[in-house]
Amino acid sequence: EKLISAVAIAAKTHPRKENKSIQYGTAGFRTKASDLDHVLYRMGLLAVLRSKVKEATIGVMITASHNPEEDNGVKLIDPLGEMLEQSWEAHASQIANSSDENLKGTLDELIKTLNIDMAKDAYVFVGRDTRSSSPALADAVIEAVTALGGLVQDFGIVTTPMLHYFVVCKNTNGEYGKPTPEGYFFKLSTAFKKLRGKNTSNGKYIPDISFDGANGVGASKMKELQACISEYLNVKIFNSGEGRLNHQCGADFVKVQQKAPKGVPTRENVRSVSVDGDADRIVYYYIDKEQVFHLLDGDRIATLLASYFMELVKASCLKLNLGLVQTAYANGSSTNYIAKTLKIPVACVPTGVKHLHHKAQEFDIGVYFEANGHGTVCVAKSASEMIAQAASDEKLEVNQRESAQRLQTLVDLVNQTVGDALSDMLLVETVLHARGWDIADWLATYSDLPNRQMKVTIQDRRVIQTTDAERQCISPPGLQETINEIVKMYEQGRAFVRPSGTEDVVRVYAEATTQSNADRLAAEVARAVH
Ligand code: NG1
Ligand code: ZN
Repeated sequence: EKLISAVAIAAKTHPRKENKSIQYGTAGFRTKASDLDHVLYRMGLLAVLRSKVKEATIGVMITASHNPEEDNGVKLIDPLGEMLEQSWEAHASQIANSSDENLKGTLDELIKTLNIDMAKDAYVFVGRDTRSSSPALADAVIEAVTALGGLVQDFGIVTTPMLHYFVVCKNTNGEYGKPTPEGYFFKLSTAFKKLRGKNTSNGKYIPDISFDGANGVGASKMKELQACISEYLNVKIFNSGEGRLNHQCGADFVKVQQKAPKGVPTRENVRSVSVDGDADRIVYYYIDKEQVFHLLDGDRIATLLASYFMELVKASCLKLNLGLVQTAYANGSSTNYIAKTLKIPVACVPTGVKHLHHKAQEFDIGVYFEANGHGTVCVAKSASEMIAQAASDEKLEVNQRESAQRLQTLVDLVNQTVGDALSDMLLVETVLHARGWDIADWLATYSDLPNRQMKVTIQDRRVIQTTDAERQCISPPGLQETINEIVKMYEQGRAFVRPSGTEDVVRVYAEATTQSNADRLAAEVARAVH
């Protein structure tokens, strides 16, 4: 039987050396690359089981995103490009943590309880980021899938959102596009060019942008995309692999440090973007002529996109409900602006893309972004159909029909499966262009409250438990009361703490009316956690 030999290979070629336990968390498994070989082999086995159950292609992405080069990780992608179903996260952890001797038993048990028909075919798509540890880890996955008789397609180096896109394309028979890199670039660039029309400049909008590739996969993929849209947008690419991955550059660095990345020459008032190591996050920034740095993060992108979608929905007279989803890390000013100025319903959910994604799917058009720049727009099938119908309805007024057509093309530009830095960038560029805005106009829509994020290391971060979308602490007893007392001392103060799902730290977030107050508030709350 194939299972017996696959398990024998696991023990022999991909042994579990240590007893360190590892959990499938918010971002799959993520740790030092040197601890991952057996985990990757086993995830190859799990992907085969998942594929048999769903009778569809499953994706396996190897990346540690914005984390340092020495780290790596793995995530499974479900048939429609979503994150792995929650109940399977526990199966993943169980398989990763079972001893070499118990692996066969654990798998047999799973196959039995889930009633998996091992005679079914299995298809797995594999992709990886640019880390030096990634090729060997990809090989471990491929070896496992093959050992269990599954078929593998190895896409080599791709962004995380590209692999999500390939998976959904494959499983929907091309309805969403072609499951190839060419298909991906074609889909994005075609929609972008159509939206932009002949005039590349408009009002204060200049088609010129600096791109920080974090020395990862984003840079090379941006180059390929740039080749398709070069007559419409001039992208200058930096940090394309000459330096260390995510080191003093990339979206996470820019967001957390609130400063420009290394490796990108300063060009005053030029729109600049930073993506992360697997190009699923993006933030904008610029340096004004007084050399002051301005960040336009995920909250900004969300408000810009939501307001533009809203505008087109209204102009096409479609009855679609639109909503925006954030986490506790969203700047208080952005939440205020969405609710009071844009008058768009806004929801708050716990950290982690899957929570945002699920909530966004409750709307006809759901825009979601984490403040760190991970996000996208989900459009319900029924909504897409309504838009398509209006776009081709000859009986409608020209204005109405053209707005619906534009909305339809805008939806085509979105990678609905997951946050996608390249797609998100083209969406932002489309809205700024349509409005004739420069980046200062965008910044002027509201003012962020100064804020500070900190990490605190404690013995066991799991003693901290939260509720109310992580905005309130319920354990340890008394901590929330202490935080309340501290926050009370600060005008417009807000702070919360939560255990990280990806690092062994407790995260502290604070905002207040001045940077020094936000810094002091964060420091006081951090002391209360110790
Ligand atoms: P944790 O480590 O749980 O805070 C971080 C990000 C999340 C998400 C995940 C997955 C912050 C504050 N947290 O999670 O938003 O992106 O990594 O990559 O940015
Ligand atoms: Zn990422």
